[in-house]
Amino acid sequence: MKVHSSLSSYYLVFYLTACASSTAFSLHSTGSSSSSASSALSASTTTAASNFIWSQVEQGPPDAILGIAQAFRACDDTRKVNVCVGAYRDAKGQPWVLPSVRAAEHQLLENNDNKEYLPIEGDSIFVQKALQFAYGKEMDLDNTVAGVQTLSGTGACRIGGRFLAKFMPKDTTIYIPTPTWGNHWKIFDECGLQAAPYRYYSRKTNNLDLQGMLQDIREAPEGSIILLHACAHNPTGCDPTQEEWAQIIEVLEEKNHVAFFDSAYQGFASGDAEKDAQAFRNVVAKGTIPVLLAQSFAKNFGLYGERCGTLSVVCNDAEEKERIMSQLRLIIRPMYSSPPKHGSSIVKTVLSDDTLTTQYYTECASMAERIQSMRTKLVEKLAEVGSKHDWSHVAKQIGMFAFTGMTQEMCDRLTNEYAIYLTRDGRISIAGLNDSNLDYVASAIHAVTDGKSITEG
Ligand code: PLA
Repeated sequence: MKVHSSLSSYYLVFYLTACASSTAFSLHSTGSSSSSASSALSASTTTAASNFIWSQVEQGPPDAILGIAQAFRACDDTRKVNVCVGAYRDAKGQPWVLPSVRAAEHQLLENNDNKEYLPIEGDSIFVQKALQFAYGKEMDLDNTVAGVQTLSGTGACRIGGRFLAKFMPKDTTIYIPTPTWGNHWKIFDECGLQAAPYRYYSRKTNNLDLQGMLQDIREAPEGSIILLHACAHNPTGCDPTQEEWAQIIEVLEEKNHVAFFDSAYQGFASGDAEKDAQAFRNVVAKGTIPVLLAQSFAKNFGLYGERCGTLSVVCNDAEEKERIMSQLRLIIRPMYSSPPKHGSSIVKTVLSDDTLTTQYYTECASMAERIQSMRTKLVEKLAEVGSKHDWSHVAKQIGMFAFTGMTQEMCDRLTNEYAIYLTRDGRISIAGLNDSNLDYVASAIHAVTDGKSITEG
């Protein structure tokens, strides 16, 4: 059996990177020695100076998610399976470009769309269509929502975080669920926001810790920022029910907290984008809770590499909206000036055309259905291969991920002994499973969990 170490894979990546740069350096040096003496001298002086300056820079750790994706690419084991990054794969394990997205791209090409700069805040028609998708057709977007186009969901969190850091009182803390998408902590730290955790999920019960969540949100200082996953919570796949949301909304209102929604999976939870927006829309409908929304089209439109999303702030009136828009522009302009155009043009084209929109909704539902069916099959297969554990939490969870309850040690064994790449918190991207790798993954999970606990305490 081939033995792989996830950690040694990381180091392999860094080693290769280091080799690549030292090769570049030696080639460069050889090249300069064959040219004039003065250019050789200036090249070596430059190299020596930069070595001196950067010698203090430490090697950083690999990213908890994308670092593993990189290790997967470097692995040459033919059995390897990627269930790490939350990127949809079809039944054959291949990336899928939605046919509605392809049709929109054809339209853009036929219309001879130009490559001009977008305004700082992005394409206003895209923003309007995108916000309608999130807030619903009833919302008076023109007068009450300040929205800008962003570099996908990550960029939206970053712009929103920066806005909050600039305009909330200095000691305001953003409360983040435990666990959460790991990048949240880094993003808000970079924004200059103070962050603290709130309880969300119990590893003892493999279920929502509603009482812990309500208590932590209630005990947070009045006027704090509460980060909420709009649906398909990452990594747990565990969302509050509508009744539980009602209790959360009550506390948000009681404590005058700001609700910052991260919506990266609208449509992926239930297969119905309208249904998945319900909790968010209920908070907005209250009219008493300040709301921000970070929206991504990476997953639900399959536009991962196109970096397309929005950040919006619910305002009292059109005058307030204009003031906030001006501040969002001031944050964006020195950061990246204006957003890229292709992804937003695709989403705009799809959502501006009734036929393409209907087609899109069907395609989004088909992704959610395939994920859901793999989820059920995984649980069935685990029983079939002899697992005695209760995996019903995995069957109940929704969205892209299964939060299995496996420990870091079990995850490392899956990677090292079976070349199954997953995050070390026990999260599996269900979208990476298909009929060809299901038996293998289920048997490996059984092997590393057999006789051991998958719940804490
Ligand atoms: N918010 C949440 C909750 C996410 O899970 C992700 C992506 C994002 C925002 C950002 O997505 P975007 O910038 O691509 O729009 N999380 C992925 C990928 C799917 C990643 O880590 O970047 C994940 O595997 O968790």
